[in-house]
This record gives sequence, C-alpha cells and structure tokens, in this order.
Amino acid sequence: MLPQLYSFRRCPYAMRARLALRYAGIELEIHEVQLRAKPPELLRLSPKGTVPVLLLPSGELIEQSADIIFWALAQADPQGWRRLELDAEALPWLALNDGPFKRLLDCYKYPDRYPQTTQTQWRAEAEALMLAPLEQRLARHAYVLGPNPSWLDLALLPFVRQFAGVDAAWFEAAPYPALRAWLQAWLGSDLFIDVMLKPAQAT
Ligand SMILES: N[C@@H](CCC(=O)N[C@@H](CS)C(=O)NCC(=O)O)C(=O)O
Repeated sequence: MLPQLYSFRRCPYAMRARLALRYAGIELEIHEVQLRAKPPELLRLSPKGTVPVLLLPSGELIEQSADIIFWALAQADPQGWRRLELDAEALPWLALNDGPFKRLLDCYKYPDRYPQTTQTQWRAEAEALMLAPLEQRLARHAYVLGPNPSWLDLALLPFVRQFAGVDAAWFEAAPYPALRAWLQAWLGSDLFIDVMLKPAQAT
C-alpha cells in the first residue's frame, strides 16, 4: 500500500504538504476531499476533520501539515531543504504564519464575517505582521532563510499566495517587490505547477 494523503486542492495546508511530498519524491495516493462532505473513512481515521492527513503503510497517521513536511524531508531531501540548525529561526515563522497571520488572512479574505474593523485595516495589520518582515528578508536574499530554498518557503508560500489573490491589483502595486518576485518564482516552479495541475485522484 502507498501512503494515503487526504487533501483538498486549494487548502494552503494541504498544498504545503503536497509540495514537500512531491519534492521528496514520495509516491502517494491522493484522496481529494470535499470539505463539506468529508468521507467517513477520513473522519474515522482523524476525527478532527481537517486536511491534510497522511496515512502511512505502517498505520501511522500524520495529522498536521508541518509534520507531513518534516516526515517527507526525513525520507528524502535531495537539495537540503531542511537543515536542522536553521529550525530555531524557521519555527517561529511557521508559528506566526499558522497563528496570527492566518487569522488576519481570514479576516482580510472574508471581511463581512469579521465586521470589527475594515478590510483595509485587516490588511494593514497583516502587512505589518508578515508581509513587511518577509519583504525585508527577501530583499537581502532569495529565500526566506537565506540564499537557498528551505521547507519554510514551501510552508509559507500557499498563504502568501492566498493573501496576494484577495486583491491582486493591490498586491501588484504594493511595496513588496522582493516578496512578489519570490512568490512568482515559486508559483512558476515545476514543483508548484505539478502539485496544482495534476488532477488529484478521486477517492
Ligand atoms: N493545523 C492544521 C490545519 C489544517 C486546516 O485547517 N485545514 C482546513 C482546510 S484549509 C480544514 O481542513 N478545515 C476543515 C473544514 O473546513 O471543515 C494543519 O496544519 O494541517
């Protein structure tokens, strides 16, 4: 049996997992899940009901996207995208992204659901928290952790992509040229195109 990935194509967490699994060359069966109608076998395996979830042939279940990235890179890491000595620097970025930035991203994306303040204000908060600090780094080097790619680029890029897509015209003109270049380079990479364009195998 191959590892089984429960995924949703547009979910940024699932996207980062697929990117890492593909980079590591892991052969998989992908089950594309409808979030409104999750398959009972997924809920039996993982009652928390989020994707991605990776079921290994051993029966081990990996239920968090970051853990799927780390598992994949532990199997194969052809270009050294996880250097453990950089984790002390990388992990706080992951926490910032998955916690406060993701919350602001949701507010910015769905301002009607979060009427406490305006969409522009949500965006400004997200810029200060994440976009401006990322721009500063990417102006100095091509990737988030330095001159070489790392797992952190994969972990962050689906969220920056989503942010950029909320108001593409605004993002194009915003003062984040290095971030735009970084995002465009990843979105144009064979790796990204591969995980997004290949039709997911139906369950
Ligand atoms: N902490 C989880 C978050 C995963 C997550 O929230 N995925 C969303 C889709 S983007 C989900 O499955 N939500 C459940 C739902 O919408 O019912 C991870 O990193 O894997």
